[in-house]
Amino acid sequence: MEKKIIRVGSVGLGGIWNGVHQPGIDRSPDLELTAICDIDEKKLNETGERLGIDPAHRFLDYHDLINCPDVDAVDICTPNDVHFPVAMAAVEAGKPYDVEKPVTMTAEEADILAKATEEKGLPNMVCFSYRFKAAARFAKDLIARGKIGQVYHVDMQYFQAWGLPRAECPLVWRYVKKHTGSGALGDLGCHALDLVRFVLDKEYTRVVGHTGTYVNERKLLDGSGTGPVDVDDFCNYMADMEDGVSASFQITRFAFGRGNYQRMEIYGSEGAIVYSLDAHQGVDDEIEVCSGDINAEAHAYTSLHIPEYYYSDQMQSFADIVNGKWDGKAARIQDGQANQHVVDAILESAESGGWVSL
Ligand code: SOE
Repeated sequence: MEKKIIRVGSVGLGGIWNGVHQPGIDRSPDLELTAICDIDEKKLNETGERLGIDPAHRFLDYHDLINCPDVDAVDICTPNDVHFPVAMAAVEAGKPYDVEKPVTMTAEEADILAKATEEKGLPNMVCFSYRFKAAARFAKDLIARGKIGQVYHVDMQYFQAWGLPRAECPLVWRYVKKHTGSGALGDLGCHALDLVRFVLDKEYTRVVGHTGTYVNERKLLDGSGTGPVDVDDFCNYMADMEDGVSASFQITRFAFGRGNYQRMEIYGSEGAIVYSLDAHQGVDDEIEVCSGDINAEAHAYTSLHIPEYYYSDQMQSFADIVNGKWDGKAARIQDGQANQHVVDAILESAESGGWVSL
């Protein structure tokens, strides 16, 4: 079969695009970067020069990129408030898209985007990146094969440190509600929610959450003073899931010494699994398992070698989805939509102080 090269137009040339999307597009034999868009003209031109994108394919307005005949698929890496309009414009133009998380600012927007995408039958992907971690895929498979029996508990931590006062991070968009929606919750907590749902293959039924902010003012980017932080620095929540699973989460940007640390402990009737990320220097994702009578008695958790089979790549998965070869694992808009409903419910619960049903 002839291999189809997908010509990609990327919108939003910030950290996540430079660190993850662009290298991923570059790695994939099925993707070719043909157009770029950013509201920052200097960044746009510097990026275009660096990557050899000719000036006619550098756009300040995302509508122009989407309507460009040399763009087959749209790659959306903007701040959160722009995900929805760009994705909707891609759908209206009948172009497949991938979009960063959280998919939208509200569940209402996510519902509209999911419906419009479904109506057009467009290939799409939501960038819940940790679904591509081999340890997470291995854990998911072990649970699906019944290796730890009935799951009772899952406990997930997602910790970073860049909010701490000593890091002196200015008022970037991730601290401004009108651009980000929520803080640590929408940025890190949405990954945690998705990863637990993915690994366990169960839906959330109700949540209760608590959010807080430690640093209420940060330096403005232009150096003209300070501005208010109006989103959460940390967020802790509990959730009930289908089939009696009781889940708890701790999410913060104030965890000293942490980079991009995640830990998910899953306890079942016949065994337990611990997934971790960035727990040891120079090591990415890891999995430990305790199963069988001898290990249970000895409280022995064994680190497992992860078979090659579980390795995958985010941008290659997008190429595969556009080429009609979804692996059944990468997140799609319905996953982003479900995620956004839980994020909104946690925010509602943090306001009201009570449980919110889904
Ligand atoms: C924030 O620091 C961030 O870059 C998130 O926005 C990403 O989604 C996460 O994967 C890594 O951390």
